[in-house]
Amino acid sequence: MDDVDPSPLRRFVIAKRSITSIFDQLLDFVKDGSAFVDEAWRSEDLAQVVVEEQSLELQSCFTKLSTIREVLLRRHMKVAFFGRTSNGKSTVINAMLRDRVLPSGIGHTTNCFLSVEGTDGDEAFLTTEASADRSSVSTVNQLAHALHMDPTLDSGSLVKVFWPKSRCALLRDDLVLMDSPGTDVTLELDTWIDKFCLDADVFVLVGNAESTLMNTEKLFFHKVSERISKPNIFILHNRWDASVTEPEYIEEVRKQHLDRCITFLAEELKVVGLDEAEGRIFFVSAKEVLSSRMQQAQGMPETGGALAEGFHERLREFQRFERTFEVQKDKK
Ligand SMILES: Nc1nc2c(ncn2[C@@H]2O[C@H](COP(=O)(O)OP(=O)(O)O)[C@@H](O)[C@H]2O)c(=O)[nH]1
Ligand SMILES: [Mg+2]
Repeated sequence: MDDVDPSPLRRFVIAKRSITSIFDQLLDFVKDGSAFVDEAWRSEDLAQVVVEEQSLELQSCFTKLSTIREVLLRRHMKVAFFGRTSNGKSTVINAMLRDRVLPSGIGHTTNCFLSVEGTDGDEAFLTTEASADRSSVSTVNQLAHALHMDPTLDSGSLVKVFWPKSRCALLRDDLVLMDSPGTDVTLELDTWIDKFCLDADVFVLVGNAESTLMNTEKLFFHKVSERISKPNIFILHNRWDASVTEPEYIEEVRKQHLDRCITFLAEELKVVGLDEAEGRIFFVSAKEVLSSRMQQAQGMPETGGALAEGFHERLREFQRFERTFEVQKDKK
């Protein structure tokens, strides 16, 4: 692999290709094995050698391998964001994209899922499940309007936003970011998980630094981890800028959030070890990162403008989140 492009995302694409071919071989092997064992336990001669359970075990192996292979076959890497309404999911995605791509704020709560992926063209557009027609969108307002006005959009349906790769570096390497309705606005969590989550590579729980994780948020992730073995979960405590109003308690509050989330990831969900859990928890302000990055795009320094105390630390924390996340792609 000497001639590999140094970009982690490119390496991700190449690694995925070779893993896929390994899974193809494994699948062939398990398929033959399964057919053999199945025939064997039914036949009189070999019935003492193999039993039905072994055949069932191989079949379940085959199903698991097929699911993994399906996920591998997708070219892209999918990152799904969940959390209560108004915690800042759409703002976090916009901050990563360095532009106001998704509608956010009051009145912009959508009932549908919104995925953002890159397109090679210069025009942004969207497609819905009801129609594969490309509706063009050039501004966030238009996008928000299109979503509100479309009577065919059921709650829990998927709208795909295609955003020019030329406008966002992250999207160049087949990254798909998925925004979800709040985990508090619907009871259809099971349907969501089946429809939108089984193939996600990374899950980001966007929490609110001003309050603790709600049961609905926890329940959602419990359900996810029942379905997916060891989902890759990160927790963002967003709106951490709001914490500076009470600087004397900030460390104490941070520690409380941290301890609770470590317990949640390592002991309740058991998706990571106690030692790894802390590295998956971040205290950020997506709103600040987005506005400073948009200023930067206009020629001002990323850290320019009038910003609240502690901004630099929160920005570094957001960058640490983005880097960790690049490493995840690299690992796959
Ligand atoms: N103070 C502060 N406000 C934020 C932050 N992130 C988002 N918001 C605001 O919170 C509101 C809800 O954000 P939105 O992204 O729409 O939340 P969503 O419902 O989870 O998608 C908006 O008015 C945002 O401007 C943040 O880090 N700090
Ligand atoms: Mg939103």
